[in-house]
Amino acid sequence: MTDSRPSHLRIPPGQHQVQDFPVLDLGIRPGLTHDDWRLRLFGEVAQEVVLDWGQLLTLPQTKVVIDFHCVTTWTRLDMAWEGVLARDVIALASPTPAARHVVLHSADGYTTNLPLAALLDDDVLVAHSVEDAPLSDDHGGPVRLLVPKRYGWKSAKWLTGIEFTRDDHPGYWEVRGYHNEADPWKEERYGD
Ligand SMILES: Nc1nc2c(c(=O)[nH]1)N[C@H]1C(S)=C(S)[C@@H](COP(=O)(O)O)O[C@H]1N2
Ligand SMILES: [Mo]
Repeated sequence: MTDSRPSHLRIPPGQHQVQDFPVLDLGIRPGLTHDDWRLRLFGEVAQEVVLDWGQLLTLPQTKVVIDFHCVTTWTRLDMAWEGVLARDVIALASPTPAARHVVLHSADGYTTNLPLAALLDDDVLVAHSVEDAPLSDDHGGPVRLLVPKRYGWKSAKWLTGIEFTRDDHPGYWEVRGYHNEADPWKEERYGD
């Protein structure tokens, strides 16, 4: 469902609206194809799971229309994304009661961390399409994470691993001074 609030109420403090879709990453292009992409669920789980592209497509597919906020101050409204609810993917591995945090692992060596609860939200996707087209390599295709309620750096591109942990393990940007929580409405950009 599209958000019907006027756009100025949907742009968090310090952000401005853009119409394009900038590319932000470390400059490493893993060049993964559908055939060689895998997603490994490991750590504090009842059973480790490795998912391939065909298996991802057998899970229920979901579309969300969300606003995407990048810490570098751009916000794009009403982006249509498609994929599988992260909670449906996670359920396949049955995280143990000790699992409270996750580390997202990407094929370019990037990592980012979130509370497990943040991944269970009904707008968080293991995404493969945006604006009715397959995710391009520069936007994290074939498969990336989408976490609309956090700044974009939590939305790991080229997602290849979800590690379930007891303790919080800060990721690539979090150890370099970015905020651990990354809520755009609280302007959680840097530091804690
Ligand atoms: N694997 C990986 N994921 C990543 C990054 C990265 O460098 N590597 N950059 C993050 C940052 S800082 C942002 S703002 C978003 C940008 O996504 P986009 O390039 O599709 O706009 O991806 C995030 N996910
Ligand atoms: Mo970013």
